[in-house]
Order: sequence, then C-alpha cells, then structure tokens
Amino acid sequence: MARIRVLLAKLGLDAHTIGVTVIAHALRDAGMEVIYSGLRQTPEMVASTAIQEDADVVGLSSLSAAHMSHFPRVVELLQEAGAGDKLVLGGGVIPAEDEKALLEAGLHKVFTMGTATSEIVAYIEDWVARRDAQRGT
Ligand code: B12
Repeated sequence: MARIRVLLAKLGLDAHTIGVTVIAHALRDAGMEVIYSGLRQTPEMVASTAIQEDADVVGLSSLSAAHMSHFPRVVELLQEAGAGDKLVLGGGVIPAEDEKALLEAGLHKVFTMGTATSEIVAYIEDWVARRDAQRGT
C-alpha cells in the first residue's frame, strides 16, 4: 500500500511552529510521508504545492487568527483546480464558532489545542482507507 502523503502548511504571518512540528513528527512516526511548506505561505502556494506533491491530505495550521480567510480559500483553490478530493484539515487556535463555519466552507475536520496526535493519525488513516475502498484501490 502506498504511503499516505500529507502536506502541512503555515499560512500568512503566523510564526507559531511548535504545533505543526509536533504533528509532522507524529504523522512521520505513523509511517506517513510529510511535506512541510515552511512559513509565510499564501493559499495559492499551498494549493499549488498540494497538487504538485500529489498530497492525499492538506493540513493547515493557524494560531494567529487568520484561519477564516486563508483556510476556505485553500479549499476553493483546490476545487477550482479539480483537486477537491483531498482531505483538508485545520488545526491550531480556532474558536468553536469558527470551526462550524470552516466545516461549512469545506474543511473536513478541525483539531484544536490539546488534541492527542493519535486521534489525528487515526482520523487520517480511517479517511484514506474509506476513500480507497470507494475507489476500489
Ligand atoms: C508558544 C507561543 C508563542 C511563541 C511561538 C514559538 C514557536 N516557534 O512556535 C512566540 C513567543 C514566538 C509567540 C508569538 C506570538 N504569539 Co503566541 N503563543 C504561544 C502559545 C503560548 C503556545 C502555542 C503552542 O506552541 N502550543 C503547543 C502546541 C503543541 O499546540 P498547538 O499549536 O495548539 O497545536 C496543537 C493543536 O492545535 C493541533 N494543531 C495545530 N496545528 C495543526 C495542524 C494540523 C494539520 C492538525 C491536524 C492539527 C494541528 O495539534 C497540536 C497538538 O494537539 C499560545 C497560547 C496557547 N495556549 O495556545 C500563544 C498564542 C497562540 N499566541 C498569540 C499571540 C497573539 C502571539 C503574538 C501575536 C504576540 C505578539 N503580540 O507578538 C506573536 C505572533 C507571532 C507570529 N508572527 O505569529 C495568541 C493568538 C491569539 C489568537 N489566535 O487569537 C495566543 C493564543 C496567546 C493568547 N492567548 O493570546 N507565541
């Protein structure tokens, strides 16, 4: 079975790197291929990297309150490029009322502070397994 490919990205001016680093290590330890975008990415850069890298999963991290503009834009750009079949996750400091709006905007799930990394690994593995079963691969 091919390794799950995950792009982790930090958007805009957000320089909080601890959470995304923790997630990167946890996903690598679980056997996934992790690509980290680095800081100061635009939604356009993230969508383009996700497509070029053929990522199964796009993980967006925000602790600087810019999630409401940046996260939905990444989903929109992926859909416009015909790549709307990727699992798009959000994480960081995200108020509960914003979480609902982000899910309505097309994110699959949002993981906030204190989430166990095992929960995130399990969610990704389960989503990919169900996708592959549907595709018959
Ligand atoms: C450490 C820290 C810093 C450090 C960052 C060091 C570094 N290299 O990362 C420093 C001192 C640099 C810093 C700076 C600032 N900070 Co600061 N910082 C924090 C603090 C105390 C902890 C963040 C942290 O690392 N947590 C530990 C990690 C493990 O948790 P996490 O990031 O939340 O990640 C978990 C989940 O969220 C999730 N997750 C995160 N990302 C992703 C991605 C995916 C794909 C998935 C699935 C899950 C996921 O999984 C992780 C594991 O559970 C928080 C307060 C807090 N309690 O969150 C404030 C906080 C984030 N900072 C804040 C602010 C305001 C700032 C500054 C603007 C302060 C200033 N005036 O200069 C600057 C901004 C700098 C910038 N350009 O971004 C605010 C943000 C407010 C908001 N969002 O509305 C907070 C919430 C403090 C507060 N209560 O006001 N900060």
